[in-house]
Amino acid sequence: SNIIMRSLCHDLLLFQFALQMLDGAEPQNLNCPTYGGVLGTPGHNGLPGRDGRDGKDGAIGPKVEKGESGVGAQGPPGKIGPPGVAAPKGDKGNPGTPGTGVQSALQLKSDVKYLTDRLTIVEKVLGFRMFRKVGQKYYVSDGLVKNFEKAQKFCSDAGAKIVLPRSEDENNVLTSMQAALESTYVYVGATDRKKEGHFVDMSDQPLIFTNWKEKEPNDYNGAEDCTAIYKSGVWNDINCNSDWHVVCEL
Ligand code: FUC
Ligand code: CA
Ligand code: CA
Repeated sequence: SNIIMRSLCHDLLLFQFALQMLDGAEPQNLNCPTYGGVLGTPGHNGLPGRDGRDGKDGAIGPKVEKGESGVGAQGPPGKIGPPGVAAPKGDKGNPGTPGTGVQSALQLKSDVKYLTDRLTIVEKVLGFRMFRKVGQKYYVSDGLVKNFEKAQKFCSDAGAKIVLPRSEDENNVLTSMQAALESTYVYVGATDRKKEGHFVDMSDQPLIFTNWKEKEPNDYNGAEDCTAIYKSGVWNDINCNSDWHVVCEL
């Protein structure tokens, strides 16, 4: 309908112009709406829109500016990238909202027991000159030397046990303490006093980890029923009456 309106207007204008000529009057500047060009379309998915086309000159009116270029819309998202390296484990979450009644009272009681038990251990640890944490255990020492019997008593008097590594990790931590103590041997809680050649822990339980030096235990001179760890971390059966450094575990 715009096109029809425009062409009607041009006809009318031509007619008016002819009348003015006949009248001998000054021709007036009369305008019809002009074709204003087509505005560029917006682009899709990152492609620029098409340029607008130039407008045609109006019959009399001024030339209209070229339509603006369309602006491309944002392109589609890129492909999913390769998986990243796993993030380190986060901190423990906040405690949940407290429950109600008997269940939460029991939970609270068991939490308090766990914490007081741990605190009791930590306070014992603080009584020693030297300590190391390994897993849930603490290895402690005052840097004293004693025979095996007295070493055992020293530890139990402190509410602890004579040290016995149960894993390579624990063995490594004990070895590092030994370096700090600058000691040749540290006693460990394993003996074959009950049955020669059959080493057990202080509760007569089989050993779940051992680190015997090559050709040990050898019951040298038929008089070696206790165990000690060398600076290198390997174990040797030795005489129980010699004085060596004492390390306890908590
Ligand atoms: C090796 C060890 C003994 C002792 C002796 C001097 O035979 O097995 O325990 O240390 O050397
Ligand atoms: Ca022996
Ligand atoms: Ca030996």
